[in-house]
Amino acid sequence: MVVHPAAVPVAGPAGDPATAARPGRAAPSGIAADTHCPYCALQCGMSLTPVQDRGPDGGASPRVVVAPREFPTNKGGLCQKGWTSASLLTAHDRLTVPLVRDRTVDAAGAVTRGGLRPATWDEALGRVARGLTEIQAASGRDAVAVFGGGGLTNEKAYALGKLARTVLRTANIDYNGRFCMASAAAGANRAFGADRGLPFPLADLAGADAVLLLGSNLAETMPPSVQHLAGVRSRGGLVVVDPRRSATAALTGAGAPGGAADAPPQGVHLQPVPGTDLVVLLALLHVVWAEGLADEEYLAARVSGVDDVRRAVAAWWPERAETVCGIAADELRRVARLLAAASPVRGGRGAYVLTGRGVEQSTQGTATVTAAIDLALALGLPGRTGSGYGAITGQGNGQGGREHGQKADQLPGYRKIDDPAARAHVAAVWGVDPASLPGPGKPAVELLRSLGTPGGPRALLVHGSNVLVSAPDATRVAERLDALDLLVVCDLVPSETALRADVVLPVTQWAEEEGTMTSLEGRVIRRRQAVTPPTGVRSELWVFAELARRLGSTVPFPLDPAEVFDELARASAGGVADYSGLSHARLDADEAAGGPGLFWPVPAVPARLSEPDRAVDRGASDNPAGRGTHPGTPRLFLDRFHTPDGRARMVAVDHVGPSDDVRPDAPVYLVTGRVLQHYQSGAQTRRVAELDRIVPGPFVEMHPILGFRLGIQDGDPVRLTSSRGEVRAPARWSDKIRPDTVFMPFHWSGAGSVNRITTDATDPISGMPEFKVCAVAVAPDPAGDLPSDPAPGRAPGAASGPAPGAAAAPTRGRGHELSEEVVV
Ligand SMILES: Nc1nc2c(c(=O)[nH]1)N[C@H]1C(S)=C(S)[C@@H](COP(=O)(O)OP(=O)(O)OC[C@H]3O[C@@H](n4cnc5c(=O)[nH]c(N)nc54)[C@H](O)[C@@H]3O)O[C@H]1N2
Ligand SMILES: Nc1nc2c(c(=O)[nH]1)N[C@H]1C(S)=C(S)[C@@H](COP(=O)(O)OP(=O)(O)OC[C@H]3O[C@@H](n4cnc5c(=O)[nH]c(N)nc54)[C@H](O)[C@@H]3O)O[C@H]1N2
Ligand code: SF4
Ligand SMILES: [Mo]
Repeated sequence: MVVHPAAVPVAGPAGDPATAARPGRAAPSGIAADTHCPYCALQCGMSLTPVQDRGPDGGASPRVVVAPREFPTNKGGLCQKGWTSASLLTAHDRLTVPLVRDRTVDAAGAVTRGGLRPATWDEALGRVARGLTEIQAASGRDAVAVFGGGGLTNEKAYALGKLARTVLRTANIDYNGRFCMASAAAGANRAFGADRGLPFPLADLAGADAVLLLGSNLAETMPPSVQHLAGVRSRGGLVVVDPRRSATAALTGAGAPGGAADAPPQGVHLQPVPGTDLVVLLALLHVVWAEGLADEEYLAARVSGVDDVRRAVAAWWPERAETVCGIAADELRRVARLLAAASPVRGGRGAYVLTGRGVEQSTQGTATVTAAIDLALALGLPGRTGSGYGAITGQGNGQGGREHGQKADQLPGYRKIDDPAARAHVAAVWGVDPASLPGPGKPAVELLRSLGTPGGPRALLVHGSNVLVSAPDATRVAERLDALDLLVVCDLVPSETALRADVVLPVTQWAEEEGTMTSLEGRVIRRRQAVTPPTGVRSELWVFAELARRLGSTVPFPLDPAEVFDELARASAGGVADYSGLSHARLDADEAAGGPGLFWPVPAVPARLSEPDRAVDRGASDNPAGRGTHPGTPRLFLDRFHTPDGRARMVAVDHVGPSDDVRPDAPVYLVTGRVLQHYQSGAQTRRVAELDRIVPGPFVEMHPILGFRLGIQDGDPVRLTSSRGEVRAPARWSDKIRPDTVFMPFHWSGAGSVNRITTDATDPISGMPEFKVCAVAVAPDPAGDLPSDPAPGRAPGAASGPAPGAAAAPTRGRGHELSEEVVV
């Protein structure tokens, strides 16, 4: 593997502005660059300062110093991942040259794959362009598929979608946001006519009397955000729903960090049976109506579909709900009253209902989000300052990544790809015939399942995802990747997926590039370059332009991120996520004037007072950019929702349960999620020594009661078996989890890679997979020795077989909706 000792500062290749040295505050010469963390959607503000340490021998070794920076989401805080993020710049195995794998075909037609070997950019891109051309000539345009990521900047996500639609002209593009936000988006789009994770600034939470957090462990997944819960905790109003007493659930109790043992509770922790949140919500709705706690005036004025929902929840009285979700009926009543008391109609300061992956990554994720929104609407919360519903978006650019065209069914500006007006607008910006744009493609899980199947894609380009570790039923994903004729992965490091590729292209990362990100609140912010990338590394924008050129396209692909942003802004004009009033220059000027980014929509034309939010009207006087420019839209829906009639839509939903439910041969629930120190597939954080030291590998969190029953002590090797396969990891005893449930984080590859046993069943509306809940058998590991991760990559010619014990195809998602509408 190519070893790059230090990533700073070396000159970038000529002709690639994204990798060339930049002047001003973002220069590699030791001037701090004000930017944001590379990881999650909180996008904590940080400053990066490149410094040269002098060694005892007088030699200089470059290093980047991270300092937290005041920004509204993190209020000057950073988590451990943020503090240690500069290590990513000097990862020992940073990719710095393209890698190519040779294939030979013998007389009988059998294909043998060699190992990955270094190649020039010319050879690598030539191989990609030739392969794509041949595959499309033989099997059609859709035979090339693209898989993007929610960590890409807005500019890269936009250019990737444009490449797919104008150069490759394939319908088959989707991205890992499908694993992350699709159910929340489907629910919000259906109810409100628009999806912006939080339709209000995060800091608004501080003033509320109650916050209901469903399936979010933000104390570990966005630690600095806990500061915004101080107010609600001091008023006893934090309600956390999680089958584990997570770090976030612990914030509700007297034992919360920093709280005295006899301190009053700061809220309530509900610990339901995994996969039953929908029942919890239906029961809360039942109580709200049964006890006359709904905001009837608001419902009459702003909401449709109310009677259907009222009728449907009549069947979920708390005692019935208790038999399904395991939460005492009186506890459900207490929480419903607590939320109602906080609502504006009852004179409270305000209440929020927020969802996280714990409830969204489910075959009834869209239904559960819908019930959460129904509850918020019944209490009169959405579209009111100080109250509301929101989904806590996860990836660094999980919000912007879904707005600008890498989602299977969308064009830039959050436009529908099957809307003729949207196609015409975007095609005009791109200079192509609208009829040449493909239609909607397959959602991520379906796309991965179809790779290399008859009629399915034969080539895949991956930008910003490590699907071999993070996609559900990962053993099947490995088989599908191996069935491709061409797998191309752009990455910074040799991720597990990159090591399986035919061509690996080394690209710039975070502190080596300019661009924009959109935070979980819809705030558009600047990512700034602090260091020059290692020699040999190119920007993804350059890769897109080169591919377009080599594929004979005349569609322009600018290399300068500011120029790409200007084009994105034009393409988004008039769309739901309208960025047309923004530019890098405006964002820089706004920040210089003390403004911390602008919330979309920010249209270029300010004076359209018929616009839903009338933000112009309200905000123009204190708009730092002055009159005549749109000040952005911190709070959506204040006057009307984005539906055709301006009313929010309640939709009746019902509970079915997980697709892979417990049964005699798999009697324990497996839930999956995250630990503070690792990020996603771990491709980045496993390479940060400080983080790896603290949590070096996977574990199975289980209650001692379950351990005793099964003869498993703390630290013992454990085997989990599902109908997809098995994983092995040490037990970690904890009384914080239900005794009928085990928990595993998904940050590792190898024998302890939990996605080898998760189900790829998906939500029928959103296509989001059911990562959170499946059924497993738990047993002591008879071998007794825990295998360490095998070296990633594959031996020449080796194909990965199914995991031992793999059985029939997983169960598929079933219908849960009382409405037939499909919003994908
Ligand atoms: N440290 C760290 N931070 C991250 C990330 C990371 O990988 N590591 N990733 C970022 C991304 S992309 C995302 S999407 C977010 C995710 O952020 P979160 O949604 O907060 O994270 P998870 O740990 O996936 O899931 C949250 C909780 O859901 C619970 N859960 C499991 N099953 C159920 C259930 O049936 N019902 C309920 N109510 N809860 C359940 C789990 O016990 C877990 O505590 O984090 C972001 N921040
Ligand atoms: N069991 C289970 N599985 C899950 C989840 C769960 O809760 N449980 N959560 C799911 C969720 S919410 C998510 S978001 C996914 C995330 O999982 P992945 O999609 O695998 O996300 P990352 O690990 O962030 O992978 C990003 C890859 O892109 C690289 N990269 C970073 N920046 C760039 C860039 O600018 N360009 C390019 N080309 N590459 C870059 C990184 O080095 C890394 O290899 O995992 C999902 N998988
Ligand atoms: S909370 Fe998220 S954005 Fe903030 S420092 Fe941690 S990983 Fe980075
Ligand atoms: Mo995510």
